[in-house]
Amino acid sequence: MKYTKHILAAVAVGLTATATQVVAQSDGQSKAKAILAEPLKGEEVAILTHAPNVPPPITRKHRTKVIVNLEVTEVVKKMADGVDYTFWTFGGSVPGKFMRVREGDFVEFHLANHPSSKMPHNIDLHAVTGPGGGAAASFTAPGHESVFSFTALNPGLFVYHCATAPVGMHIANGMYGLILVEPKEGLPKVDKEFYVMQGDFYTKGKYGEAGLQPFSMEKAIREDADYVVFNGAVGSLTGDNALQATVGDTVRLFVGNGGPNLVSSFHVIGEIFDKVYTEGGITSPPNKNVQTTLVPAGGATVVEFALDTEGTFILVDHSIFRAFNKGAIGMLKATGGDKGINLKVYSGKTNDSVYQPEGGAIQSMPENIKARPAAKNKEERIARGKTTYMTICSACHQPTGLGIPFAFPPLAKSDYLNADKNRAISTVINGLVGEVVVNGKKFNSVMPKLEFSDEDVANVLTYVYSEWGNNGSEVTPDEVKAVRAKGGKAAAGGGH
Ligand code: HEC
Ligand SMILES: [Cu+2]
Repeated sequence: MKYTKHILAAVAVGLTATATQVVAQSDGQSKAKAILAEPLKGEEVAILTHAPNVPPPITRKHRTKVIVNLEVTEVVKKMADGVDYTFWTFGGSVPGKFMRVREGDFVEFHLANHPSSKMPHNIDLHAVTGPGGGAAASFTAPGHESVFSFTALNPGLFVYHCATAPVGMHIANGMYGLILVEPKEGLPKVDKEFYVMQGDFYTKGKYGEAGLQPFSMEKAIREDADYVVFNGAVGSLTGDNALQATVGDTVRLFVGNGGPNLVSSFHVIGEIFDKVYTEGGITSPPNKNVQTTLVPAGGATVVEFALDTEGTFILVDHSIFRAFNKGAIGMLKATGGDKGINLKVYSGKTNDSVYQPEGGAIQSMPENIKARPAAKNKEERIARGKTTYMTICSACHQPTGLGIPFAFPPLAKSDYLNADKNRAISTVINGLVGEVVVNGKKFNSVMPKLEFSDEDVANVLTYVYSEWGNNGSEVTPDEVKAVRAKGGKAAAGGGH
């Protein structure tokens, strides 16, 4: 709306305006006029929430003055296991805190910039009708607080972000979030609401390279992202951090994309969106029965679906290498409650048989972790091994080490693993095919040959042995070398 108005003003000043443009202009003006004519009653301080939480729905039936207090801080936080990053934040984490106001509310915005910040910051809210979305008015030096006000004229789900130069860098460091302007009549009731926001990150080191990683302006300009993540870090919505719901729930996701560069092909594996409010336009009729929806950089969408059966549903950017290799994965766990698994909706696996056409079943997976200097001690070995495990092995054996029944054997308390160190080394460097029995359960599948350095194999196995009740053995690069020297055929499982 704000752009339309500027363009129309220019048209009015310049040439003659067409009939439809005149109508659009007067519609916009009369809408603002009607909203401002309603009395402003009372005053309240906005409840702001960290992702994935959303403030409660607004039940108020009138406009009010809403005070928003938001503090900018520059903080070092985890980007991935073993990888830290200096995030610039609205409210202490990425994405920034979620704000929820009602159409017509008069928002008095207080932006504070913590004295420990090194940079000035500001805020451009896409929900604001006014120059820069509030950017110039909110420009705030470290240790200062700025105040400006606006009336939320348009309902919808809007991105906000820092717009201090260099704008791209402030956004790339995590300075974005969502503000929901509820329509007067409110939103339809749902059981669960969550806040998910994607962002792309650019680091000096490659994906997974350990340590405090500085921002890479060069990669950001090339749009060559190392990390593409939901809610500010790899794993912020997986495992114990998964979104939780119950079978029978209706779920609404407020999905934003901070960018700075990439457009998200947002998809939930195993679900179909019953409704999508494209581009956050919550007062337009929704698209129905949608698989994947685009969320532009600096844009948002609202999706809704009902949970009809139990299971873990995986949130991804369906530009799929981002999901499996750059971190854009989240989880929504639906548990049974009193309704449980609905086998008519989804049966689960009912049969598994071996299918092995001629030709080698063993394939190689390329190494994607850069070789690092040798670990100095067991502790360092474990720390580095963990990064390798979480980026490579966990895709199959799971972050918990528990594997997946019928498909991937457990490494947690694995009798197969703990019985024979050299056999475990061989499994990683040569792959494994044929039947194996792990903790009394048969597996007959294929583990790919992994092309790692001796050092990386030693580290990842030392990590695996140190976790989940395993026997704590250390594996050294020399031991790996010795097994490699014996020659490399895929170990036959030979399930004893
Ligand atoms: C693409 C999936 C996949 C990846 C990635 C993978 N594995 Fe496996 N792994 C398997 C499968 C499947 C088996 C069982 C093979 C069989 O049935 O013969 C297995 C078996 C094993 C075993 C022996 C059985 C047990 O449970 O103790 C070990 C040890 C093991 N993997 C370690 C690792 C480590 C360490 C990594 C990472 C460096 C890794 N795997 C990566 C699929 C994978
Ligand atoms: Cu900033």
